[in-house]
Amino acid sequence: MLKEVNKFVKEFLEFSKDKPIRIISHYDTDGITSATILAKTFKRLDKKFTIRIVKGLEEQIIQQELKRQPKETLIFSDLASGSIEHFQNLQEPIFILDHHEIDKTKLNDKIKILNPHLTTSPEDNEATGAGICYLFSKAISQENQDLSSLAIIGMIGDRHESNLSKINQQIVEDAHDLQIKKGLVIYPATRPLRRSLEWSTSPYIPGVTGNGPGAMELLRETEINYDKSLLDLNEDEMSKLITAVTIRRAQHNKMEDIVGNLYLLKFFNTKEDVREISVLINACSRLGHSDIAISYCLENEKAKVKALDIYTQYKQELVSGLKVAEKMEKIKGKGFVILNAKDQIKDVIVGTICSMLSSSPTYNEGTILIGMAYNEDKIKVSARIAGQEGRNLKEILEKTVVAFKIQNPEATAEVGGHHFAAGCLVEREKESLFIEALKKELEIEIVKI
Ligand SMILES: [Mn+2]
Repeated sequence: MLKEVNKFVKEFLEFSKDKPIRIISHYDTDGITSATILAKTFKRLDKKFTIRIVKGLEEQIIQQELKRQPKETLIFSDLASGSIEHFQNLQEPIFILDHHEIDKTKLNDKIKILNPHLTTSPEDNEATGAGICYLFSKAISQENQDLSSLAIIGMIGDRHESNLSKINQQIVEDAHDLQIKKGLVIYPATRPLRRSLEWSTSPYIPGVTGNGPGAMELLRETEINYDKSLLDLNEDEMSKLITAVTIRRAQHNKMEDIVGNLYLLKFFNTKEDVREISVLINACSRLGHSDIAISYCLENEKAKVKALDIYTQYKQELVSGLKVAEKMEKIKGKGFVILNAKDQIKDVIVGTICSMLSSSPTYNEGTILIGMAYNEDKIKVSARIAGQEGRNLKEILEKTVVAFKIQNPEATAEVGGHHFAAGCLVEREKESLFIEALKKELEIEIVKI
């Protein structure tokens, strides 16, 4: 992939020589760390730049951004691969650093893009948006190797850590501050276990998650001091803890790994759990404070105080959202559940709620969870799968949208995501029609198997 990276860098630097740069990035942790890597890189080159963080790359946003040409150079990170059809009549080149699936047939020579899917060995080159931005940055200057920490945060944000590709391994090697410890994958590994066990939603621990006394009881059983953190544990204690958690999860036939690598990085000069940093960035951004998320990534002290406040608020929203989701009446079918939360859960967290529920023991491996929540005049639809195997969610949503549009030609709906997590936005007035199309599609998929 190095050859492709170098070519991209050369073209980018040449084209942006006398122009300010416009960074357009995705609003999740991977997108925020991508934008921060680019910002730091351009700052070190003494280049002028601005950043725009977006939830999704809708056509209207693309049109607005293209108007900045030819005065500015546009670079998209952690998005745009799914929007190639909107870049068909470009006057000027655009630059894309992304890792999402892409329709190769729609590429043209004005689209300059780095994407693992376009290389000869997509598996070896598998990386996150931040990983690709890091490769770009390091090819500009070896001195940018310190930005590997941000790439690691992006990697954890997009959950690429359980099976490291070659590129991800390289990034891990580049991050000198990084400490890796094998253990129970709950977070934060840096704080007292009684707390991190109680707040552990992924993995979900029956009788312990959301249950303070339950967490204490588990620790009593293992004879581990309540105030010890995961990092403090010796091998013997760690294995006792893993056994105790495994037993509590045993009655539910879930094969999800609870043991893995814990990642710790120096951030603001303190050792922090990367999973927690990642969730915090995500929380800030999803609640509408992507500026604070970026300043936090730039290790700005004032931003840290604000970010921590928002994080606390976010955790509370999640806990109440989970309660609403659990009590809510659901549309249940064979192998799928639809939670239509309407305005009872914020659209920005409905996907996270579905992810949490998908790791709870309530749902069998392979069950598809679809969450729906209002977003002004639209409905945000999020699909997740329980366990680690199952059908392609992006495909299911795409097929649903195609079927839905046949009957509602005037409807607009765009699907994003990948195999295990996908989403789309549909018009609120088409709510019941969309649910019907979705149910049909989910049922068809069952018959096929
Ligand atoms: Mn990403």
